[in-house]
Amino acid sequence: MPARDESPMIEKNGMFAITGRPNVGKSTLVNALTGEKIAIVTPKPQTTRNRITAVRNVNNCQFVFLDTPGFHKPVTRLGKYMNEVVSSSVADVDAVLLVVEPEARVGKPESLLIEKIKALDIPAVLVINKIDTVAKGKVLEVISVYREVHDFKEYIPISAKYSDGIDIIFETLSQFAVEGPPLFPEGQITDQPERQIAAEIIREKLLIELDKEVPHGIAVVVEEFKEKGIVLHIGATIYCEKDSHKGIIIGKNGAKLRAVGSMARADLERFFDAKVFLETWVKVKENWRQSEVQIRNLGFGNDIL
Ligand SMILES: Nc1nc2c(ncn2[C@@H]2O[C@H](COP(=O)(O)OP(=O)(O)OP(=O)(O)O)[C@@H](O)[C@H]2O)c(=O)[nH]1
Ligand SMILES: [Mg+2]
Repeated sequence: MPARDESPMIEKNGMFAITGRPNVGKSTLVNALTGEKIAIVTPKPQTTRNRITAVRNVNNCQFVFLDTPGFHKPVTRLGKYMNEVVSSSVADVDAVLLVVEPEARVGKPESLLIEKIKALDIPAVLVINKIDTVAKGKVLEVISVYREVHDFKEYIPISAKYSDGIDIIFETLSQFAVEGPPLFPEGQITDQPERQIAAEIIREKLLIELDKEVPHGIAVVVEEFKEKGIVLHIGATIYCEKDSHKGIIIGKNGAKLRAVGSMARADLERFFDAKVFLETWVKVKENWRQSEVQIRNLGFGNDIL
């Protein structure tokens, strides 16, 4: 695990859930807040499936961020699980960040999240992301429509992609931190095991490379993660929902899978700072996203127990 150490004496800590509809840039924000690539990011909605903990020490305070799946109307059992992860994440934090698009309209996912925030009576901060894509005046419109539906503690316009506004988030959140020792040991930047990080990196490349319904039915399990001399051997199984999807993932003469493998390997080598030998297999698990048992077998479910 790469270490990041900038802590003198930690005397305060704060835990913050990062919530919002799919694709608003929650994971991009988590990565910008920590300065590390902890959560995968893609242009496709519903990229994040689990709660991902990210840690950053600033001065005497340890900030713990919980990246959550995009809150949406679920159509599969997996989708329902993802929403449950959101609900359980907001229940036990010092404050909630509601991340929204720079649109002057409160949509259904936002309304439902605001309802949860009110029910829990938890401090909430509105984060208006992607301000690099709109004119300045737009932000004021967004703030005014959200101000009408909830009394947010702050309204912070940012561009997570360009790390714009990140300092203001730290300044704002420090007021919600409480006195106490660090929750994570020095040097730990995430709670994800190395195998899961590797699986997520591979899934990110599959999501980027594949279209239509194929990427959403993909799960990646890393079965081998072993240092052999100076080379890190990673063996991963890519599960998909249909035989036809398997063909698409592998591609003509294996071209697609080779491309995914080489992109993933480059990122894995960067993250683990080692030479990587990557082997992948593609298998079909029909309709796994609708099966409670399969979802658990594929490693989901621990975040809401
Ligand atoms: N222009 C612009 N794009 C952004 C910004 N932040 C994120 N994005 C893009 O928005 C897309 C979604 O980003 P993610 O961070 O994966 O979004 P998410 O909210 O975690 O999505 P889910 O995990 O699916 O809920 C990606 O293509 C990002 O590059 C931003 O500040 N400006
Ligand atoms: Mg995400």
